[in-house]
Amino acid sequence: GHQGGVIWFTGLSGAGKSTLANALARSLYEHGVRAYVLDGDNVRMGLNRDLGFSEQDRMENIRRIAEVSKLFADAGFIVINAFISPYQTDRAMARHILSEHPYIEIYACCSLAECERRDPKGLYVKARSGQIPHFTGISAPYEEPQAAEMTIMTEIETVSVAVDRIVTELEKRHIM
Ligand code: GGZ
Repeated sequence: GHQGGVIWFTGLSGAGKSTLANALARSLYEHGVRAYVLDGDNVRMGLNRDLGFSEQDRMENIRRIAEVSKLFADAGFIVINAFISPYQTDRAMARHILSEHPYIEIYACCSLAECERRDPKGLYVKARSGQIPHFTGISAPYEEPQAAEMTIMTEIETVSVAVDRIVTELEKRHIM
C-alpha cells in the first residue's frame, strides 16, 4: 500500500473545488489508491454543524478538518479536501498540522465574475441581496494563495486535463 497524504483544494464558492475533488477521487480509485473526499457537504452537516462562517468559526472548521485528515492520512488514505479555506493563516495551520504527511495545496482559480455567473446554488444572488452575511468574495475576504503547489484555472482547463495533471504531480512526488 501507499503512504497517506493530503490534497487541499482552496478557492471561491463555485470555483470547482468539489468537482475536481470528486473527479480526482474517481481517478485515484481506478489507480487502486484509497482516497476519501471531505467537503462542506459531509463535514458541515455533521462534525462541524456547530460552526458558521465568522472568521473564528472558519478557523475552527479548518482546524478540525486538518486533524481529521491527519487521522485518515495516518491510516494510509489520500485525503482530498475541498474547502474555501479563504485565510492564509488557516491554510498555513492546516499545512502545519499535517507536516508529517505529503501535502499539496491546489488553488482552484476562477474569477468572482465567473463564479457569480455559474452560481449553482443561487448563493451569490442571495449574498448580493444581503441575505447571507460574511459571504466569501462578496462580504468576506478570499486571500489568494501565494504558495500553492498547483493552480488550476477552472475557466480554461477541463476537469479531465486537470485531474491528469494532478495525478502526474502525485506520481512525481511519490505520493502514489
Ligand atoms: C461562503 C458559504 C457561506 C458563506 C454558506 N461564505 O458553494 P457551496 O456553498 O456548496 O460551498 C460553500 C460552503 C463553504 O464552506 P467551507 O467549509 O468550504 O468554508 S470555509 O473553508 O471558509 O470554512 C457555500 C456554503 O458553504 N456557504 N454560507 N457565508 N460559503
